[in-house]
Amino acid sequence: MSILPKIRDPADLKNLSLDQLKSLSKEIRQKIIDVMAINGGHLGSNMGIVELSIALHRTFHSPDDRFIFDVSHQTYPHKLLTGRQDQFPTIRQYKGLSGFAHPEESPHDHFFAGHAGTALSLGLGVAKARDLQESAFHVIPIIGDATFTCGLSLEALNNIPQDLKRFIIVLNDNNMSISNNVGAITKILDQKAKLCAPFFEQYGLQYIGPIDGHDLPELLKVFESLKNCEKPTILHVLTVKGKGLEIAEQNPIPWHGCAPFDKVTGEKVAKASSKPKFPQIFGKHLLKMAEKDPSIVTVTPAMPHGSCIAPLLEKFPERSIDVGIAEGHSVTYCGGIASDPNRKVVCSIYSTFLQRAFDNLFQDVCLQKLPVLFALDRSGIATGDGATHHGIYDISFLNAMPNMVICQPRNGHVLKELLESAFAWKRPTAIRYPNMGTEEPDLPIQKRKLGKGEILEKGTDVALIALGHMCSIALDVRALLAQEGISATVVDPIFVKPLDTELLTNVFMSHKYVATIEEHAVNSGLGVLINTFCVRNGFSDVEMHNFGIPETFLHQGGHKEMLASIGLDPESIAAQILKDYAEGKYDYCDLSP
Ligand SMILES: Cc1ncc(C[n+]2csc(CCOP(=O)(O)OP(=O)(O)O)c2C)c(N)n1
Repeated sequence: MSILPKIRDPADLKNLSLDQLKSLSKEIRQKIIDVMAINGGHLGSNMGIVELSIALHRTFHSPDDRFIFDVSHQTYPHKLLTGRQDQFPTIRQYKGLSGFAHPEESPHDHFFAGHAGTALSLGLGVAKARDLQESAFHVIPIIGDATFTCGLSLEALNNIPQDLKRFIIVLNDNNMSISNNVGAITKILDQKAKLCAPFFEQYGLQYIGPIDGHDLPELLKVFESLKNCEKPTILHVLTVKGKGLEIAEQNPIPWHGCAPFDKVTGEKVAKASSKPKFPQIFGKHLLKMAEKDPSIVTVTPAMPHGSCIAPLLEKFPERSIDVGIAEGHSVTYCGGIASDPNRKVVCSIYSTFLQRAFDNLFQDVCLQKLPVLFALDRSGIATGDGATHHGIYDISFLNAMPNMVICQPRNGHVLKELLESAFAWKRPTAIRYPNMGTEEPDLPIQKRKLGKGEILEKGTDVALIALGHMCSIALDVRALLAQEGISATVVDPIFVKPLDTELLTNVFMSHKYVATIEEHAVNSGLGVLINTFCVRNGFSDVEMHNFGIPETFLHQGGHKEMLASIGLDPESIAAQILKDYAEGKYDYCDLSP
């Protein structure tokens, strides 16, 4: 008889026998495999945390006791045990369950999380609030070994009151980040109790472990003994990423986050579109550049595989560095390297994670006028990951920096041209691109001039100024408008900063209506900059519409359905422009004499 379907609440675990709990762990693993095979998701980390999740829920009383998951990509077993198993097949899908902790989904999720290193600080804050109101619940941050090395985690570790009660850090050590874990703390953790006990005791923590994170009786025994602990405690638990699915155990890197796969062979289910993705084109081209130019140094904060630069780390380890989950450090470190004029430094970083390094960017790169090249991966909607991961705010904060260059290629070829051109500009530069398939026309690579855009198609009525991959949407909009007798110009500005003012002046002189189209927060992206350009240059009578991501937190979904849900698909954009036309909004600024 299956046990999982009967678990509607963690309280349902309390009366199960050990054998039943063991069977439950098998059922949970099978459920994860079944659903990941269809939806894809964070398989490896979740397979590894099954027994831990069962033991936590069996011993403590969630949601009164607070489990605070770091990153929270490993919450699938927790979701299955907290009343969400019926929705589990919708995980990471539009309007489905989130792949991360989501307080609007369940009272058992206390914080949204997705960026690493927050669990200890949040946990300490929750414990402080608890003690101020003289409550007695347990606070239990659950942290992976890689996340534990994050600067934010270490700042919190440095700040743990030595008399903090009922505070239990669960260090879930599977000896892996997404890629191999790096750095000195990883080496301490590798030495297990020999080095870990003195290390943590210096911070005033009681260290327990390491224990086998797949040994349920042991976990239950230790958690029971930690109830009402009088000292802040760290429990070191050893787990295996992908546990229970051999191919994932053997290959933890590709199975950290997996695409849909065949359950029998483990083979990835091939997608209809086989276009190369922007990050793949970036990784391949940067490798070529680094082969020719020994002055190129590449830095990644813990994302060599996602950013497609793992081959560089393999081929040129002395000048391709993974600094771990340390975005702030990565940016300042790049500033340090770039202070040597003989080096060309590429900081390969996800847009969403660069948010962590705002001040480093300001002080240690821009203020110093250092020409670090930021390859801003995952710029745009982060599909299955959702609100914590969208790369839709970078223009807002990068634009504030004097001297910064911000650009976005519409296809793989322009990406290569921007990469080849950027160092000649001698300015801090961000090239933003999404994780999407794109065209890669086989054309000679020309150097791009700083701040020069292009007209892709000429028309007479409206102009569509579209950023990066949104140019292809603008071309579709153009075709839809043509069916209604409206002739559209399509402009690829390529540069958000500096704007191509000459091109924009021509566009505003010759069109009655201008639309900007971008996959970025609409309240602070390209469109707003162009609005400002209009006002400053006396074009305030031209009708404008800014299409972008509205001011809301978008959750997860497929790219097309997400765009449609916010009116950023070609049909919605064309419909809005037609509506504006029907209302005659463009008439009053007719430029004819
Ligand atoms: C600030 C930040 N940088 C990078 C990431 C990407 N990321 C997600 S999970 C992960 C590795 C986490 O490893 P670990 O903490 O050991 O947990 P595991 O997945 O091994 O269980 C990384 C680098 C992130 N989520 N947040």
